[in-house]
Amino acid sequence: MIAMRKILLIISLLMASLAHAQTGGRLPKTLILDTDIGPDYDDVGAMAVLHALADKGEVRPLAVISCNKNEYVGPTIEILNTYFGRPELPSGAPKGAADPSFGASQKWPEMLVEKYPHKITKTADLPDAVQIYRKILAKQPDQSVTIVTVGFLTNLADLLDSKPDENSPLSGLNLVRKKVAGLVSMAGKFPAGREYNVYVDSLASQKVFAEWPTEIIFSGFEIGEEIKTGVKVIANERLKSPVKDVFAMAMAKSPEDVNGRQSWDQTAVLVGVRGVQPYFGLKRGKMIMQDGNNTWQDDPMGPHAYLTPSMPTPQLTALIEGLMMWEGKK
Ligand SMILES: [Ca+2]
Repeated sequence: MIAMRKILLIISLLMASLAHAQTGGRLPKTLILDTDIGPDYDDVGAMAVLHALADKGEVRPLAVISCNKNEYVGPTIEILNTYFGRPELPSGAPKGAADPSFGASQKWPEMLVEKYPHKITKTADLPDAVQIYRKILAKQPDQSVTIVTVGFLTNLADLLDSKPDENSPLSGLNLVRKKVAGLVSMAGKFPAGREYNVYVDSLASQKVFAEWPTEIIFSGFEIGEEIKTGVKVIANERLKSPVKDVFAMAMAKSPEDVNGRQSWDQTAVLVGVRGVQPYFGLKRGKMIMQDGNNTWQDDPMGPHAYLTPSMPTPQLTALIEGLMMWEGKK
């Protein structure tokens, strides 16, 4: 009997410490999201997942930054941040003349801008993304910030190249080395292929994948491809949200998405916040790039890893789609 009580006590202590670990037991991890939100609408789902997990106390977003110069991106980010109760989140955008600029073929950002209040009228009004990165990173504890990219690597390449300034006496490379805990990137196809986020700004991708001084975890094309979300979001009658509005409009205009849109970007945010397990496995090695294509070299000591399937797809789909229906803490 006493032995049984002891076992029960140990179990309850273990469960308490697990709960403690899940909520951090300390401050939640901090995260910067870098998105091209526009050409595809899984970014909208990814922002919903980020805000849902933030409301649950699992992460503190530091910024949502654009890697896309298209003029609807700035307002779109602000509209989503505002809907989820974080209008003050810093943002930024790339400033290079040749940096990527891509809009949405289904014109859903135009719909958002028409329907929802916002102050930023165009992406060009946002400050320089590299300055925002430097300003934020300089103020954070060492090796504490997770960066998640769900678009082009444009800003991160520029960040690595950045010089000491009023924010920090460190070069971009050393600032990242000092402050960043890790990078999760929806990019590439594994073990080899050609993927949009990589080839659009292939010079930036090549630089980041070769020089980035922390671990990079890739969520490859093949991971999000299997996870189709949106049908339940748009069928949810109680839900009124810009996320639902976007999926309703974009899915209606995309016959190939009749069973839901692939959830590439949501997987990167999920892993950035909660870690790899129990959702995925990891294959460690090194990503090799050439002409916008990637291949892979297995290496147990390599600086990169790509996600492999683990949790059954229906379970993972339900989890991600549930987070996408988060209504915010109103
Ligand atoms: Ca994206």
